[in-house]
Amino acid sequence: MHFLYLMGISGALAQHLPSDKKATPETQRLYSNLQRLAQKGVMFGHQDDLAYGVGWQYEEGRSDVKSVVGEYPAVFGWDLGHLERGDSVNLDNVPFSKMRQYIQEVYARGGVNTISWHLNNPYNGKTAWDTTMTIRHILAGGKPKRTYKRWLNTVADFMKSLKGPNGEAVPVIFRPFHEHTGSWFWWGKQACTPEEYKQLWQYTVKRLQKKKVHNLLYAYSTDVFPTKEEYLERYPSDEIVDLVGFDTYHRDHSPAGDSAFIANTRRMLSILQNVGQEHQKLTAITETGLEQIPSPDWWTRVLLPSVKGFHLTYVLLWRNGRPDHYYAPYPGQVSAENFRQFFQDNQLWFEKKTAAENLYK
Ligand code: BMA
Repeated sequence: MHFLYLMGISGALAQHLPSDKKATPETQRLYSNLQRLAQKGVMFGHQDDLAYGVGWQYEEGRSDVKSVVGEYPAVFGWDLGHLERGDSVNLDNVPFSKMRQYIQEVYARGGVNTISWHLNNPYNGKTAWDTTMTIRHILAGGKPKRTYKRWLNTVADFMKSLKGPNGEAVPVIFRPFHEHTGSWFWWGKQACTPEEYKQLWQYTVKRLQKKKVHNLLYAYSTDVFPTKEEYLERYPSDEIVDLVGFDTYHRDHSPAGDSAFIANTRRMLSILQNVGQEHQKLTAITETGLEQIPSPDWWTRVLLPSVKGFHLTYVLLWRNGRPDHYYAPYPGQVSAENFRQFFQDNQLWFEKKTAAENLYK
């Protein structure tokens, strides 16, 4: 009855459903609210924000972003790398038990969680950065497939263990096999054909759903790309993707490099916005940043003009992992003052405005 009712109504309503037909009510609501929200503002995100920052780790309630602007980010990124090995901490040393707790806290506060997975190579046990051809061996069956299947079970168990106050599963934006248009991971461009990449995605999503994981929105996220054709070359299919995005880092910090970053990001966002409209998917910059932010006004001079005017779901800054590897400011950092100005911009949404939207209701 319910299904027929939906079928009878045109695209307008149908487009508000996530790709997983069995998505939990909270996941469905998150998806439809994120579509609405994209018209109003861009959520600010930060990887591992609650776990550690520059000079500290695992301190209850602490966040470098909050220390600078008085508010948490709206989106929190986490990574499951090494969960597949049965480790108790991820590849960046975050205990999975703490990650679960942070994810649940974020949900309770009305924020959004997204999870990437720098998983080891299931063919030879080396790291995610081992570029041995692997996907064809997984798809062929045998030991690599059994290994990968077992690893997926650990992901399924983790996703299902994320619980809200009423026992409901916490919705998560899952972003596997990212930056695949580059060639530094075993799922990268030079290690598989577009068809193999798509099949790995299909297998992954099907398997997770078979394990009764229905609290995920799926994100397809490339590295920087030259054209729309290249962006879509390895796109798995509308049936299993909910959000399209890309990762882009600002590496050349010079006057010419700054302008090039802004121009290039805007060029890619125009393509992304077009893809998002055509495929009716959410859009996001899934990773970005200028390492160590040496530029005092980077936030309002470079990042803001890069995204201004685009209807994105979020922009996520990478992790504050080490004194030489961080992407969000901390008190006293040279760009902290400017980050406070960036925070004032109406287009950027942090925790409070986001929470007020009741994304799960
Ligand atoms: C990379 C770096 C690494 C980290 C990996 C996974 O960009 O931050 O230090 O291990 O992401 O989070």
